[in-house]
Amino acid sequence: MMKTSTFIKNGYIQGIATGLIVAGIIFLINDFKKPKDIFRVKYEGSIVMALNKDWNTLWVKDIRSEIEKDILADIDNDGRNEIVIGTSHNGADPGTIIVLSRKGGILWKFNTYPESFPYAGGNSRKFTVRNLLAVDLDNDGSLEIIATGHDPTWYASRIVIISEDGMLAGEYFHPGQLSKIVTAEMISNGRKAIIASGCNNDLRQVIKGSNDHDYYYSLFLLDSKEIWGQAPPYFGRKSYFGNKWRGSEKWYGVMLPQGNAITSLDVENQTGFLPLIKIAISDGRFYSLNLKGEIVSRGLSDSWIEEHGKKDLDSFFFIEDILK
Ligand SMILES: [Ca+2]
Ligand SMILES: [Ca+2]
Repeated sequence: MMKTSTFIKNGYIQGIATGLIVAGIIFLINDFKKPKDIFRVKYEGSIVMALNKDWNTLWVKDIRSEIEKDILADIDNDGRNEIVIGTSHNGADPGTIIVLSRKGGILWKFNTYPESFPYAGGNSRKFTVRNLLAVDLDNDGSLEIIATGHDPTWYASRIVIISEDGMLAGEYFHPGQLSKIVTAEMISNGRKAIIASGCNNDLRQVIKGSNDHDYYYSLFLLDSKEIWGQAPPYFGRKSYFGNKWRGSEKWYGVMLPQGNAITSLDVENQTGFLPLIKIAISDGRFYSLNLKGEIVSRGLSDSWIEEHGKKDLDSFFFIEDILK
């Protein structure tokens, strides 16, 4: 009886062991077959989840900072996606761009808040990342990151261009929050343009007849290879910018009358055709502009508001024409 019992017991244990080994092998085979490339990202609070194309979770990571934006892009140019995170002002790394590798390690971090702040008055000493794009700006085959950092309470914002290895390649300050950034091919010189729209809090101090309760909204263009300085009216400290005190904007447009906001900004990048900047204005107008900022077509939607200006008057003007 003892022998039989031991035999049965041993057989039972061997059975379990064999079963576990087989299950392990099946698991390893299935795991090996599971696509490892990141195809989707999910996040909640500070937790990032990387998913493959079958929606299987590849890994989960707590970056200890609230996530505001995320994109999937091949930043290190190895043919596989990394996750690029832009954080809010809450957490261990506020206003920071964090690049996570395919396996969930941190490739690099970049804080969008500058080492010193160029504007007088209040600031929160930290930013929130609002816009986040990955675009090959210099056509060398690897992606650069374009992001905007915004003060969560005060008005200033900063456009930063970050190289694939996490270094600052260009910056431009704006005295107001930037709502959207897009890029376009500049056919004439083979470079890319960065076009941004947003609110400018300082213009009412220089535009005659301004009231002090409405803001001016603006649209401007930068050459991605020549980015420096600050937007009009150039109230930032000269000691910060030096001889790059005036910004490198190719043109800077303002919506009139005061309070008229840009509600959407897009670019039509069509092969064989010149790109067009398309904007919609809160008064119901919409425009197509070329990359010189000239209006090439205009329209009026059903939501056009008569009180915001006469029907036959444009609402887009270059800043130098307004300040004449
Ligand atoms: Ca990669
Ligand atoms: Ca590049």
